[in-house]
Amino acid sequence: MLMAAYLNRHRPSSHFIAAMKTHIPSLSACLFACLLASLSLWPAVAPALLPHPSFVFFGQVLDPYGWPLTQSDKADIILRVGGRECARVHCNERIGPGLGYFIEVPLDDGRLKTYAAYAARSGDTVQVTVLINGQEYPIMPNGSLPRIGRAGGAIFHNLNLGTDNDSDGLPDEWEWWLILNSWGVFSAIEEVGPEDDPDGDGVNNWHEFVAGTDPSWSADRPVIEAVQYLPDSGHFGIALFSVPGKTYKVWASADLTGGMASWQPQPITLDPAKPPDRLYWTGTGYFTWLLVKPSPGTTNWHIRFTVQ
Ligand SMILES: [Ca+2]
Ligand SMILES: [Ca+2]
Ligand SMILES: [Ca+2]
Repeated sequence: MLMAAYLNRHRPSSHFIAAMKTHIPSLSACLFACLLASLSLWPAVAPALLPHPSFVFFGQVLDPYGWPLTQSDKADIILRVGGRECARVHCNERIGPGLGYFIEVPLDDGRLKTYAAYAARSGDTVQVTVLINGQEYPIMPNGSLPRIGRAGGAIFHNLNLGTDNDSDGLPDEWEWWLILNSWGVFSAIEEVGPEDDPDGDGVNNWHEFVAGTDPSWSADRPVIEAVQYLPDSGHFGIALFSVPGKTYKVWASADLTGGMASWQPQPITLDPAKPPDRLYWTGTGYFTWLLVKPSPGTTNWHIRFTVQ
């Protein structure tokens, strides 16, 4: 259609061609030959290649010991499809609680060539590396993210640096740290499993890794250390030893018979003089009281917290 429009705009009128035939017959043949030549030289018109809404990956960036990277680590997250770099962002914990990166992958409509060298498509497999001090590190388990979903979609996915040669989901570096602190009990990563609880504190290795607690020390575990009700403010406090950089969330349920659906996230405050105002709290490494507030008239309240 574009080519037809071009010819309509540039083709001499039939009246003009007839006049030329009358006076210079050989010239009309020459003009026709030129038009044929221009037709053969005109590039084939491809279907329009349109950008689509991008696809987003977001989550935390964790080192091999489960500690979230921050801005001060000066880390870049690089996404590639088929070796082509599609997107790159700085690791930045300030974009939101429990987050360290938010990266948009440009997508096109999937016809013929991509509209740009950095464009990807739904269904593509994305390789990801983390660039720190000029060196690129792969993420577990195989350096790939989940496949790109539909345009405009998003996936929460933490990026865990490290290697996992025994394919148990725990970074081998973390397992070796536990082995070195086991006083000879363990000597190989194959002896350390995610379901094991070598310090006997009731929290298995996988949950200790996620919480950032010590898997070789029973006193260190994610647990509510104390509870207290503040009648003057109506706050209810839970105390815990927090881990720096980890994200905590408090949940409450009035009726445990409702299953997991009965647990509702609770706004938190640290100041008894202020109402709860945030759903997430980032650990500082200190013993801390998290204050929440039940609705008036609540007579039965169960509390728990989650950490990531
Ligand atoms: Ca492992
Ligand atoms: Ca344990
Ligand atoms: Ca422990």
